[in-house]
Amino acid sequence: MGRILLIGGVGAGKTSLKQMLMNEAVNYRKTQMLNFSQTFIDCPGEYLEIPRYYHVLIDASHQVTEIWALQDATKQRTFYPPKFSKVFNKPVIGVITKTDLPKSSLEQAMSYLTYAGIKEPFYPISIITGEGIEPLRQRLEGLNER
Ligand SMILES: Nc1nc2c(ncn2[C@@H]2O[C@H](COP(=O)(O)OP(=O)(O)OP(=O)(O)O)[C@@H](O)[C@H]2O)c(=O)[nH]1
Ligand SMILES: [Mg+2]
Repeated sequence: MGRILLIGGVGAGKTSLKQMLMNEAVNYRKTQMLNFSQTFIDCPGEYLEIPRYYHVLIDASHQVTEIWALQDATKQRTFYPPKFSKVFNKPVIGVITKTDLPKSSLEQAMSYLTYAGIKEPFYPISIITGEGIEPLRQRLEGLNER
């Protein structure tokens, strides 16, 4: 059974993506603590934004098959330090969220993920239009078949 660690800044869309892929109702509630399910480990965005919590992400990564690093396409800043993905001893894939919003920039988000040491292909998604959800669903199923 594959399991995924979701990382990204506050409000990046980690919980929404998880709810969508688990076929749960997507409703907003700030994540307050590490949340374990069979398929996902979801965490508060603060664990990426505040460096003294990095160790929590690194510990959690030992319990997953791969890490999905989210970048909000509407954000003019990144919380990923250079080459951050290299601290994990697991594959890290880049997911670009909120592509439906007018002020989103795919290029900007791609450059932030690249800066974090993550390789293409990236996965652009919108939980509003459903764009990009299917490829991630397939990726998840692929992990579960391993
Ligand atoms: N327009 C749009 N809004 C989105 C999308 N994904 C998430 N949101 C909204 O962004 C807000 C934050 O989403 P969450 O999924 O709670 O973000 P999170 O990364 O879990 O945030 P924390 O738990 O605080 O770390 C919510 O109001 C979501 O509805 C998207 O693809 N498009
Ligand atoms: Mg959350």
